[in-house]
Amino acid sequence: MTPDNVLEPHRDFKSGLVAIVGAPNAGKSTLLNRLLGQKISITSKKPQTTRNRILGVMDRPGAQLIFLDTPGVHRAGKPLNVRIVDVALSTLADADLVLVMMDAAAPDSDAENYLIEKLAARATPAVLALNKIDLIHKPQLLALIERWSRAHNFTAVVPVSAVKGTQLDGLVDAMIQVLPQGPPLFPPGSLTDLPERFIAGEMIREKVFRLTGEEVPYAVAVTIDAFKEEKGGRLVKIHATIHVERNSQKGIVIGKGGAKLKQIGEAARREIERMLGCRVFLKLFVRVQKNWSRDSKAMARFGY
Ligand SMILES: Nc1nc2c(ncn2[C@@H]2O[C@H](COP(=O)(O)OP(=O)(O)O)[C@@H](O)[C@H]2O)c(=O)[nH]1
Ligand SMILES: [Mg+2]
Repeated sequence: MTPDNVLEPHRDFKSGLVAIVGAPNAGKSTLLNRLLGQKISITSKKPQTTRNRILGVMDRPGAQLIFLDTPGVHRAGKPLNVRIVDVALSTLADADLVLVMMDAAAPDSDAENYLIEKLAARATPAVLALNKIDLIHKPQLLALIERWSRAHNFTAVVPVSAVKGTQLDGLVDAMIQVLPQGPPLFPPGSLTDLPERFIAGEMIREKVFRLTGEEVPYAVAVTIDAFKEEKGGRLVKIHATIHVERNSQKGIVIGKGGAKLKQIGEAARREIERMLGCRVFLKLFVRVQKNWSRDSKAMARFGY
């Protein structure tokens, strides 16, 4: 063995942490799910769907990419949002590579400039993905590529569509190029470090996001109170509570004669069944916890 080999025992393999950051709604979680071929991070049309840092592992020949999906970066006011933005920015410190995602169809200049400011302060390499190219025309795209290539020293700028799957291989190759040499950090096929019960709670929260109107989603947290396997693993029984901040929100989540809650429960159950690969019995409760999103103790209890 040459001294070289002793110093670099993994010259044939690359691995590292990739922080996916960007404005709310850029398509970060959609991209992660698409790359993994499985849903681990919830998505919706509404900003601030993702609240925690979500870890996803992708294996490629000769490389392992560990993605950290983050909440959207924006200048935050409310306590819950400040906490959420902190989560996103703190992942920059751990990352070997930053994947910046922008919505090419609806640029959010304020958030993007803020993010570039934060990036400029670090030496971490960054790749830019200009997402949603299925929605825009080429001249618009070229202008964006020009603008952002000048604003920051990106290692690569790759136009993609996370929903259609366009150019994702090119994006992954560009990221692997930049990753350091090193052994896989997770056993191959790990997918995520998140417990199934956490993802189940997120799936319920996603249905509330998607099935209720403007104000309710931001006031919602979900806890899993029981998660029990039965019938030798052929059935999982789940009890979950949807926490809201006000009585009026409780009324909206429950709906007329319980119709909305039923709809949320059925949609969530189907998705949890797909994830677990077995039948699921899901019982939902709705509880008012006054102003929890302004109360750091309550936020911590809900996992934020
Ligand atoms: N047309 C189109 N929509 C997309 C694309 N990627 C994501 N979206 C949509 O954009 C919205 C926000 O996506 P999400 O992944 O939750 O964004 P995040 O907040 O950055 O995690 C969702 O409604 C997605 O379906 C894309 O490539 N094309
Ligand atoms: Mg997200």
